[in-house]
Amino acid sequence: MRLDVVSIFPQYLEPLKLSLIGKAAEDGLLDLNVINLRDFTNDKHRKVDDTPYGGGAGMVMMPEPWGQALDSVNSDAEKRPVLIVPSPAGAVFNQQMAYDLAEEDQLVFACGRYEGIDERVIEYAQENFRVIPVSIGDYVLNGGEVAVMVMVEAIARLIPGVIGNPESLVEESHSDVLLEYPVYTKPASWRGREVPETLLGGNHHRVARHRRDEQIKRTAARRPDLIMKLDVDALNRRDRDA
Ligand code: 6GU
Repeated sequence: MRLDVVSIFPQYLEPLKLSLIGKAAEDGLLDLNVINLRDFTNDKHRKVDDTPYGGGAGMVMMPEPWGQALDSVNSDAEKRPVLIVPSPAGAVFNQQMAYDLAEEDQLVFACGRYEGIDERVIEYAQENFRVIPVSIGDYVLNGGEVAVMVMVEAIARLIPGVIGNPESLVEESHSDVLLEYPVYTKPASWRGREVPETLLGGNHHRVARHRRDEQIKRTAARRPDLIMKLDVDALNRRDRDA
């Protein structure tokens, strides 16, 4: 998968070169490019923002550097690659979006700063990209860079080969609607706290049932909104198969 991230703070994206994502780039599974928006300015101050028409606080990102930057990263205008525009005004990112985006050949991320990007850039971009404004939650960040790191990590780990053990993708929180069960390791007794007895015995059916009970308790306590979405038939089927 090709990933292009356009930002005025390319150093912000450096952590993407570490860990699993960096390894995937080294292994050729990911082609990660971080592009400095200022490379597409033509003045000596490398200016990317200006005051808003109509007045108001803050600055707006100018259209021309964005137009040139987006033209330069489009690998195939015919196919209209996905252009993700991080914004608190976007649709909220979730695991299903991560699965869908992990299937794409190219993802472009346009990191805005200040009060946002001139709206005509978004309109123009629709001609050559499938534009998706995306938020990572209901709070405000200073810019899209940190949100892009969140999204790239969630998406890249779903690409075959990026994660060593694909089994670990199956049981995670949010791949079904229940949160993950609590986990324990040695020692069986630690500072007066015991590992649940069921997990110490070797009865796989009892272990599976115990973990499922813990998932339901935890989900009800922490995310009652998810309980409403439970597919009871699917859970029963999985319990029978366990
Ligand atoms: Cl994607 N960008 C910004 N600037 N703020 C956010 C966000 C994104 N998601 C939540 N808050």
